[in-house]
Amino acid sequence: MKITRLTLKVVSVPLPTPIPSARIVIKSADCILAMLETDEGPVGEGMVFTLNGHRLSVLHETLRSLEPLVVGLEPGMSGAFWSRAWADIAFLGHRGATVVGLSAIDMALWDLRGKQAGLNVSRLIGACRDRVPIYRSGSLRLSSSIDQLQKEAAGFVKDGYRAMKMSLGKPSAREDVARVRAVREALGPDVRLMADCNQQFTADRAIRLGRQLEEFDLAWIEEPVPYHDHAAEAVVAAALDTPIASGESEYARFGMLDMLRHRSADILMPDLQRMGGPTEFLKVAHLAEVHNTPISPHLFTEMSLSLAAALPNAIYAEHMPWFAPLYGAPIELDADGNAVVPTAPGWGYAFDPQAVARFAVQG
Ligand code: SMN
Ligand code: MG
Repeated sequence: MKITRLTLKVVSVPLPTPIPSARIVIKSADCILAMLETDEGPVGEGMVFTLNGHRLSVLHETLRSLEPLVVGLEPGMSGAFWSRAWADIAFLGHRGATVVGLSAIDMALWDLRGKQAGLNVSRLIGACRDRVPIYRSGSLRLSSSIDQLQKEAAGFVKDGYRAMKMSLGKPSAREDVARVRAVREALGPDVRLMADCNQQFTADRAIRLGRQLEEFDLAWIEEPVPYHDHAAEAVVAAALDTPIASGESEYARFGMLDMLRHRSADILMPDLQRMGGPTEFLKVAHLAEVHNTPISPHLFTEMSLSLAAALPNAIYAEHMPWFAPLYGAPIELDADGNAVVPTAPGWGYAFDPQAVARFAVQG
C-alpha cells in the first residue's frame, strides 16, 4: 500500500453559544481535516484546529508544504515521514504551526496503519484496557452564574459523566471559592471535579486560592500561571496538596521534559496537535511514566481514547464536545461514566462526510 495524495478539507464548527474565555471570546473551532489517500483504497484521517479561524491559512499552507514528504510512502514507514518532517521544519522551529502541521499528517498515518492492520490504534500499540475514565469539559465557564453552574453540573451527571471541569479566574478569589463550593454541593462528594485557571494567576495568587480550595477535593487545578513559567508552576505544585495539571500549551518532548525536570506539574496534559502527533505523544507519555507522572490527554477525544487505552499512566481523557458534530458516532459512556474505547480499525472514529460538507469553508 502506498500513499498517493493528501486531501485537505477546511471546516468551521460554530459553538452553540460564544464562550468568553481567559484570552478571547471563542465563537468557532476551525479545523483542517487531513486525509491521506492510498492506491489500495483505505484513507487515513487526522485533524488539527485553530480558534475563530485565526491563521487557518497558515496551517493549511504548512500541511501542503509537508505533502511531498508523505506521498509515495508506505503507511508502515510512518516513522520516515516523522523524521523527515521534523528535520524539514527545523529552520522555522519546533513550535507553533510547523508542529501542528506535522501532527495532522502523523495522526492520519496512525489511522492508516491501524486500518491496514485491521486493528484499532489501541490494539496496534497494545491496549491495557477497553474503558478509559473521561471528564466533561467545555462548560461550567466563568460566564455562568452560580445557579447555571449547578444546573449544568447536575445535567452532566444525568448525561452519565462522573467527572467534569470548571473554569476559575473571577476577579476575586472569594467568588472563585463560592463557585467551586456551589458546584461541589451540586455534585456531592463522589463525582470528580477539576478546575482550569487558563494561566491567569501569579504563583502567589494561585497558592492563596488553591489553599482555600483544598477542602473541595479537586482532582486537579490546571494551568495556574503562564504556561512557559515552569519554575512558577513548580512553586505552586509544591505548595498545594491538590495536584497541579499542566502541559496543554507546551510543545513536543523538550517542552514536556522541561516540565518533568522542573516538577512543574503532578499531571502532564500533552495535546496531540502540539506534541507532533501520536508518534511524539506516545514518547512523551512514556517519558512521563518513567518519571512516575500521570498524563491526561488534552482534547482530541476521538483519537485520545485509543492512545489512552494503551497507556497505563493515562488517568483521564477530556471530552469537550466541540468536534463531535464532525464525526459519524458520538463518544460512548458506560454505566460508571468511563468512555468505551472504540474497536474499529484505525482511530475507530471517522469523519461524517455529510457533516464535513455542512461545515465546509468555501475557497
Ligand atoms: C481549553 C483549551 C483549548 C481550547 C479550549 C479550551 C482548556 C481545556 O484549557 O483545558 O479544555
Ligand atoms: Mg486547560
